[in-house]
Amino acid sequence: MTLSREQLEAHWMPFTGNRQFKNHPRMMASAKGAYYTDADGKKIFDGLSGLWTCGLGHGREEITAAVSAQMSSLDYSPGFQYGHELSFELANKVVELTPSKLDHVFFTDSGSETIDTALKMARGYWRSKGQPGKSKFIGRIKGYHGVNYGGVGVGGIGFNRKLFGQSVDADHMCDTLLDENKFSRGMPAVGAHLADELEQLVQLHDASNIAAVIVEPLSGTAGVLPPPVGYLNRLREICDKHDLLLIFDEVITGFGRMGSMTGAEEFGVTPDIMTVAKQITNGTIPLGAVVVGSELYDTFMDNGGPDYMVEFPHGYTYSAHPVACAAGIAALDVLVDNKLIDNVKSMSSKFEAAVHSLKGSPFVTDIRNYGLSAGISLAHYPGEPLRRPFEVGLKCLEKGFYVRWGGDTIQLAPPFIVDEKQIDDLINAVGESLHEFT
Ligand code: PXG
Ligand code: PLP
Repeated sequence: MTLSREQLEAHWMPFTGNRQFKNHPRMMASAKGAYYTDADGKKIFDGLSGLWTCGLGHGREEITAAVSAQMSSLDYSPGFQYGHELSFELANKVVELTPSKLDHVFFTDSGSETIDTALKMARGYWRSKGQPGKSKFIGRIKGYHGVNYGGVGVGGIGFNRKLFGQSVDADHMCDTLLDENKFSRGMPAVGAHLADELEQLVQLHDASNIAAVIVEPLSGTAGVLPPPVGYLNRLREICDKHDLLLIFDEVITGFGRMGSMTGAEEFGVTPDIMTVAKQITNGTIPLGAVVVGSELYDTFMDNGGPDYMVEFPHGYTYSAHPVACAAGIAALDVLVDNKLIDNVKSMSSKFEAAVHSLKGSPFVTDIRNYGLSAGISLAHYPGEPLRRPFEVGLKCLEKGFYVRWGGDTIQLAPPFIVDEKQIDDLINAVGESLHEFT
């Protein structure tokens, strides 16, 4: 590495132990396919597809070419009051690939912006319909909805909230982890009844005060929590019964990871609002999107006043950035044209068997999986739940495998292009790392 310790101080790194990192830097230098090369020239398998972003593998020529051409032709275009054709093309593609009820797309630049946009849409929708009291949100314990103020408010990870105090008005359902479901493969059998807690929260707060319910179809950051069989259907029923909007945060599950185009498709439940990001450009250029149905869109249009007026006073300088849209179109074309979701489907049973072979390894208290994602919970050091996953992650890195540590879990999400040998090697690296503790 060419940088001095002193030169590492200026950048305050996100979601990183800055003090530890700067004393022991982990620098990536390049990436191709399923591998990074670090600053020392070591090859590292990408066991989390970046940060759940790069399912197609790194260095996809089609995306590079599209981005490069776009930079040369239209590098920026004002997103407010002017348009360019790529954003409409990408919006149509997103509509085609998401459930048929969802047919309008609002672009943002990240997952976090997408969530806050969705929350504002939900509140604006009810105000436009003359029900301004419907402003509270219901999230879920362990939910991750990004780091902007609304997303943190509906999120259910205490560590991400406690420094910042209250934001939006939100209550939370319990998470879906149950002891009897430990080591379940795929969707846990038990737990649909947990959705009934929403009914209790509606009794408590009254539907006239609730705007929307927001959940990840599969909780990713919390350590990969697939929905129990029937759970999402039950949430949908309760939302319908009480006229609550249902938001699926598909920032991780959108565009292939589950073995279908979306979690909604895979789990057979359609939300009113869907948020996507990450995989939409294969992580190459920041881009997110909120996808909504006509009823919601039309409500804003119908209440927008004269047609020169802005119907939704919201948008980002970089909303529908032409280079991001070019990346999105190319990435979705690669996903579809190469039938990579078929590979997710066919590899997911191999992946499931491999990851569950870690049952019985030291410290492993639970394993969960769905599609090409898995979470492995580890026994805590007394009073230090976050330490062992961190140590396991570093041991994996020494062996040439990047895995994610977060909370008391190790998370795995290999690229959609993964093969059987790479899966075996990844799981062996995790297993060996667990056995190395004395
Ligand atoms: N919603 C969900 C469901 C997410 O997973 C966000 C919103 C926020 O997206 P942005 O683009 O603002 O980061 C996310 C992001 C991990 C990990 O290791 C997960 C995320 C980000 C970084 C790491 O689980 N999820
Ligand atoms: N702050 C200031 C002073 C601004 O002018 C703007 C945008 O014009 C923003 C924040 C928001 O930036 P963005 O649109 O990139 O989210």
